[in-house]
Amino acid sequence: MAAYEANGGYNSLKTNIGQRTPAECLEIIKDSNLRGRGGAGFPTGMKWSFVPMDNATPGHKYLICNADEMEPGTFKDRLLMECDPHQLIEGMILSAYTLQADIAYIFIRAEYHKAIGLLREAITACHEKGYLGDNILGSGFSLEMHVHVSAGRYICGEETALISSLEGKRANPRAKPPFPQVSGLWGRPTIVNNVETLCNIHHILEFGADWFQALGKGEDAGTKLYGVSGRVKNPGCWELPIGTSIREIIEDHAGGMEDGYSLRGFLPGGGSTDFLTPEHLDLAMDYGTIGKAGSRMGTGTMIVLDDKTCPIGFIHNLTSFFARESCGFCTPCRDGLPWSAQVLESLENGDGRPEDLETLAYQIDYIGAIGNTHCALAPGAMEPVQSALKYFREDFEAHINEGCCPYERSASGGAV
Ligand code: L3W
Repeated sequence: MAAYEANGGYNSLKTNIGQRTPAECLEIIKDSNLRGRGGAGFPTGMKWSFVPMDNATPGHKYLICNADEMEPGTFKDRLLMECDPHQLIEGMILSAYTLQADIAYIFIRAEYHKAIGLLREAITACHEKGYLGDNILGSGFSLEMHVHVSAGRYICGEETALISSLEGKRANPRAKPPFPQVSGLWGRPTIVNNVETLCNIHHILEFGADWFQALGKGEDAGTKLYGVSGRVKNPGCWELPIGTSIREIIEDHAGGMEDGYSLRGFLPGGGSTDFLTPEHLDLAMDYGTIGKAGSRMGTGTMIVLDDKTCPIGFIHNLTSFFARESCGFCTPCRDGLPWSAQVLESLENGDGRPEDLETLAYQIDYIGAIGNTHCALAPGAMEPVQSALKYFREDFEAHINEGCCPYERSASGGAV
């Protein structure tokens, strides 16, 4: 707390709560063009404006921080919570004030022991300072904040599954609409936002929408935490202007490929996005540009595929993860993903047949189509598979024709 305050922490709380009206705060967030940093990029101000503010039906309103970070290759929210827990809490208090939510939850991944402890300590320190609890800083606004530790399923990162889990039910997603903004936790208006999104709120309210917009390099506003994992010299995570080029992120910040390896492709934003390839290196990492290139910026944390790693093994690993994490509610996801994983396993091992590629194409069309499944898990899971077939088709054919994994053979000097 002392270090955070010495660096200007909680200034934004003091200058906004009770000083600006919630409606004024909402206008600033809308004007800032902040987009959700959890993966979908939905405009935050627009999402918040769907929450009924007339208080016609008395009862609670909820703010939930989605800290259930489980997307493969994604570790940005952990760093935010471990390195600066008060930044998240200040952002949440001002978000709750704007929404007039009186109860807030941080729904956090169980493995994040260090962050859980730090957040709980930070909440206690906030109560001692009068930043949380009844009548915060004499403003008349009161807020309870709780840390809720997830039971450990990827699907709890989907906002309606998270809400089901928080209610003590099985973590199945719910049909939308109604969206949680209108009917969420226990049927009450609820906003669910990612950790990184909420960490921006008090900075925007302190320095203004124009300041935030000017931080971005292209069409999007603000900064973004970008990450790189895989065979690069310096894997890590960096806060950069949103719209920084992929080349700058991989070559300058991640140090480029390890010696002896070259870049084959990369998933731009976690395990549920489509591959891009070296021809896309000069694109800006923003929502629109990556979308037009045929993928999604997702969480902004890239997974790099090098030229000595089997792309089929790579996507088999991801598909197995998504198959295991299916909630089991709908048939295409529950039965389709294990089937895809099985086909990929047999292809990887050299037991594949030419018709397996047709089976995969059928699965991509059927399981990968939004609308055929209850939520976005299975369509997201099929994104790396469909783009691997597009960009690395010769690898699939080589596995079938040679009856083995060519990458294993070259690693073992010819013998498999
Ligand atoms: C009102 C509408 N609200 C959308 C709201 C909605 C939600 C937000 C985004 O998945 C993605 C997924 C993963 N009226 C609305 C509306 N909203 N339309 O906007 O909604 P949506 O459905 O586009 O996405 P989502 O279900 O939130 C997020 C991808 O991110 N991802 C995974 C990330 C995983 C983590 C993690 O591990 N914690 O972040 C990575 O790419 O595949 O496509 O609030 O209510 N008409």
